[in-house]
Amino acid sequence: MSDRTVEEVFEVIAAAAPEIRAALVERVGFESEENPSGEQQIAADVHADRLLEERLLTIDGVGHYASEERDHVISDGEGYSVAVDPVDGSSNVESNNAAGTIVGVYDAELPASGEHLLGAAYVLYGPRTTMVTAHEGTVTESVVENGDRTTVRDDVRIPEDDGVYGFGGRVPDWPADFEAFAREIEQELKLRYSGAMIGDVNQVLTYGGIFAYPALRSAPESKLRLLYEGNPIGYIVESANGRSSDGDRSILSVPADDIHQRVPVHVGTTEYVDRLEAALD
Ligand code: P6P
Repeated sequence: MSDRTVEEVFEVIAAAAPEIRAALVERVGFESEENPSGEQQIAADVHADRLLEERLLTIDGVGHYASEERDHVISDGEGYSVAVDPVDGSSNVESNNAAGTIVGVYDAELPASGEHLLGAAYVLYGPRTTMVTAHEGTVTESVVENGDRTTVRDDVRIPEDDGVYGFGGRVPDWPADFEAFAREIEQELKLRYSGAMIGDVNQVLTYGGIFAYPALRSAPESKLRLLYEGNPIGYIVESANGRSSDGDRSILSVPADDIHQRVPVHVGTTEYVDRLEAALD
């Protein structure tokens, strides 16, 4: 494996973005199958997953492919592991709202904690197709056109002032300590919640604030997946001088023992994540 491997993964994801975006338009029908997390798939999920598996495993330094859509890791030799959410927020496609693709590059076989991440990135299919990459402590935002990246923001740092908030789950399902925190935050920040984590996290990375999909009364492990969502997004936000937390500690420190393990996700400006941790009993 070379230092180039992470960049090669980013190049493959950028090159695939136009095809994945096109599939969001053309392949919106629901599949009969559910993914391993019990979520209904749309044809674009399956298409993007197969496309990314094929192309990422052709990279010399990549030996293992894991995806939210697959029930096991696919290996074809030695190398780093990539963990992918091919279409994050595919349920948003029906209502013509943003969706994204998320990738994490791990220097260990999966499942592995976020401390094994060498790089992470997401593509946001919004009015423009943009890509945010984090590698070696630097976060870069690019516009993706015809599969090529043009940098629009280098050395992205999460703003320290004000910002927006977005909290997933239903209010009656929030534990009392999280609800009390939410009541404080809603007095201070503007609500921005779209139902697609990448769109919501990109707002927080742009304006500051906090995104959370917290532990729920009905699901203490919450909803988002550690390998494909929590770790890559935590890595990106921490690389942008923000913080991530599962409620107690950095998401990147959470031990991983299952490839579809879920984790409560709280990411954003350090002040708000610190306050979140202090608010949870
Ligand atoms: P809810 C999309 O399905 C997703 O995995 C994340 O992108 C998003 O943050 C969350 O689930 C939305 O969940 O319960 O608001 O529909």
